[in-house]
Amino acid sequence: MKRIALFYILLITVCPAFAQNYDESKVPHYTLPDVLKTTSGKAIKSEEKWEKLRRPEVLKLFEDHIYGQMPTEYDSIRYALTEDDGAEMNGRAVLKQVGITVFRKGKSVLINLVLFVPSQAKKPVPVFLLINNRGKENTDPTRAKKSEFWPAEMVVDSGFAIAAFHVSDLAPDNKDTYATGVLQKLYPEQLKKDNGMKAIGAWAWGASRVMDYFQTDKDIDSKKVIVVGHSRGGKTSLWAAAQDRRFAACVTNCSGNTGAALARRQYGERISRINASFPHWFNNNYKKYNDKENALPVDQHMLIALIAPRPVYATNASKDLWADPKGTFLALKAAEPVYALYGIKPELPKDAPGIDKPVIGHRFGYHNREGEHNMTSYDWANFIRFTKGF
Ligand code: GTR
Repeated sequence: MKRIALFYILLITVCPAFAQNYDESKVPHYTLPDVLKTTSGKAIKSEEKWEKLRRPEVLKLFEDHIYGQMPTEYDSIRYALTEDDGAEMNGRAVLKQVGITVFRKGKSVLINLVLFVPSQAKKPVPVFLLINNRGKENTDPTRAKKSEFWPAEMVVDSGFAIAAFHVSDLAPDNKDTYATGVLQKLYPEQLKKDNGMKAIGAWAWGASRVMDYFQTDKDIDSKKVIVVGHSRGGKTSLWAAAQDRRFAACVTNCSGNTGAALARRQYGERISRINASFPHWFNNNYKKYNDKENALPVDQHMLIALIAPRPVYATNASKDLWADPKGTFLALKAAEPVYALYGIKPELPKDAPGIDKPVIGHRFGYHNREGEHNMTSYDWANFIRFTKGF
């Protein structure tokens, strides 16, 4: 037993990548990259200049250094729809299951979408789309199994449609097999590039193909699609919303490192650790920033800024220090100057709110739920409040 303890002490001493900091007093002094200054030093003072000069530059920086390129062209897309009478929810909603097949150069990928649409709806409804990174039973179309992770009944009763697809349809969440989906089948050239997309890029790409489908579904208001993800899925929902401006809003739940939390705080999970545990999530270039957070030309507030002026809701859980709750709040706060260019006044308080004290504005939502790393009906109830006036 003692030997094991000694081993860990040694490991922490000799291998800084394993020594994650949870002590606020040890957060290093850092300066965030100025989201409103171009790489060549030009100050950005208007929405127009942000849109024209700085936004494309920031998007490219995230592409090149972190998430990889996002191919948008394919040859064709086909939707195979089965619809039923809604017995799964006693008639409260109609179940649509859609096989979305995307073709490129003779090969294809199939995304299975589960979608419940409230049957009482008189006009096209807004929809929450979950990028599901957990078990498929969480989004059980038969409703034999119900899960707080995707509380379909609650969402439908609030007047929204709810949808989900599973990340494994795009790229298995595994360092040895992640390339066997979209990457090898549709975009093999991406595998050869240091800024090529990997698993998180492939999942985000999948969300955009579901968006393609929503634009054809008369029951759905495709101008009101809220992309939702938890943890690795929450990193993906941010990237999807940053890339694809058709998403009207983004929910990023407990997304932590390389999600909504600032990297430069070096609190909880760090880049070196995430790259070691999940080398298949981010592009090759990102590995250069192991233990070198300050060398990155971006930080995560800039990813949130790419979503401006659309609404973003970020969450944390009080026991999930790994995902750095304070660093998440600060990232949202540091994105506000970009929202201000669109005439949106700052909505967030100066300091992070207490546990279970949601801050719900028009463009920003934030809460730190009591409890563990998870997505629960408490979280969903707040997402619904946030998007209710949509
Ligand atoms: C952890 C990882 C986090 C987060 C989490 C999850 O192991 O370190 O960044 O993504 O998994 O997805 O649940």
